Amino acid sequence: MIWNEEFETLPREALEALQLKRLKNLVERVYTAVPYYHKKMDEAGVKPADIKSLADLVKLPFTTKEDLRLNYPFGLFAVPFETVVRIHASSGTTGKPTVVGYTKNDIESWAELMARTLSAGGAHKGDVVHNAYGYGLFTGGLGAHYGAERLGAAVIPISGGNSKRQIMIMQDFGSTVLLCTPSYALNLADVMKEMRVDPKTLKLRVGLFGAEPWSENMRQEIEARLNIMAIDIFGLSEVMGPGVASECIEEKHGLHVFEDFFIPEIIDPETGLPVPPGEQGELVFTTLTKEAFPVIRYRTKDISRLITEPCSCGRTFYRMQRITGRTDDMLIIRGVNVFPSQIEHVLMSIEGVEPHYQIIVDRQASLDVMEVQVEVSESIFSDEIKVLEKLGKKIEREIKDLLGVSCKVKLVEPKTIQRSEGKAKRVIDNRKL
Ligand code: DLL
Repeated sequence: MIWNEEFETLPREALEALQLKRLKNLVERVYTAVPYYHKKMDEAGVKPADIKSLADLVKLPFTTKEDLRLNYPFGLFAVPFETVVRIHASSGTTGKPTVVGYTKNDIESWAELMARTLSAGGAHKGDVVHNAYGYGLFTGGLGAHYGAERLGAAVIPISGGNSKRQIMIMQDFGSTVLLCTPSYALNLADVMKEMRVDPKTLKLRVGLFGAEPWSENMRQEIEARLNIMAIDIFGLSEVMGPGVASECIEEKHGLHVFEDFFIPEIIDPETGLPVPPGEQGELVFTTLTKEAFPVIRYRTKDISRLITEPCSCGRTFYRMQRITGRTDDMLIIRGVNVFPSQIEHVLMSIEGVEPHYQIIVDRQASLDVMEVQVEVSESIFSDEIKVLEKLGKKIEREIKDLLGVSCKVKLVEPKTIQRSEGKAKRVIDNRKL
């Protein structure tokens, strides 16, 4: 069902007029309120008054994760801090997280966007929404939570982990809608099997999965093993959190971008220029309504393409193809964004560790596992086993503390990790999605 007929089915012309009005307002706001954007726009030789049509968007400079890092933690907030009511964060490329803020109105918009998302996936008032996205600094849990309440559903804020208990709650509370990462959905299916729970005896009807890449094959597997319909939902903290784009249950082909809130662009990651319509490239978003943390032309590093053909569901919003990759080396391990540079950051702070390492990712029984192999100095390697074990545990602990995700550390002899002639191959990802 379409949650907001008025906006989700706007004729393109009216939609574009609304976008332009909001874009002008946005540019004016950030130019006035955020010194960093002011300076960047001055350097690019563009003033708010230069934005006369949507085509002028390309005159504005991009925003990147690096800009966020330089302004850590609150430097890009565009409102007085007293009006910020929520702060979330996701992984940065080094030791510091990427921080985002929301005003009361932003939280309202987010609830609306997630209500649309849930509704597009076939959820409705009266549903029992089993929200297994993580609650906390991650945007998944609370973002989906407010949307489900807005929808009029009963939310179970179960968060991630403790799968047996999750399944017991599903049985006892009659969960009808499942929200979690696609890999966790498969993990739940494994645990159900172990517990000899037949998914057909549950009331689950649909699942809205996102926060990490998955494939059509994974969709089919989840649908078959959990006996539900599986929907792809997309978002990122810097732009809002979940609720940026979502599939409709009618087509399950491409994710409608909520274009009255966000303008999507696809650019060539090398040149920064727009690609011809329909071609693949890097997704870029401009937020049209956000107050506390607006972004202009934020480079997601996610690869997709835009589908402009009308959709049978009646929504007029363009669709983005499911994410097919990234332009950088970010990994998503059990829903947590991990940059090899963060692991390097930990390794380099530890005595006796050499700057040669490799990260090996696998999926075992539907769970992501990460092993970090790292060379240690000659003297350490010839030490007692106990010393090595202690060092390995220390690295594991520090990685867990910084990234929030556990891994196994394997210390190896000097010169065992293959040296490369060009770019070092830091990551071996054996997961088959
Ligand atoms: O993952 C927000 C979210 C929560 C989306 C719950 C959907 C459901 P971040 O932690 O900032 O935010 O990570 C954003 O995750 O740039 C993509 O690389 C990846 N990602 C998110 N959704 C999908 C998806 C949340 N459906 C980063 N398919 C993004 C593929 C996805 N990748």
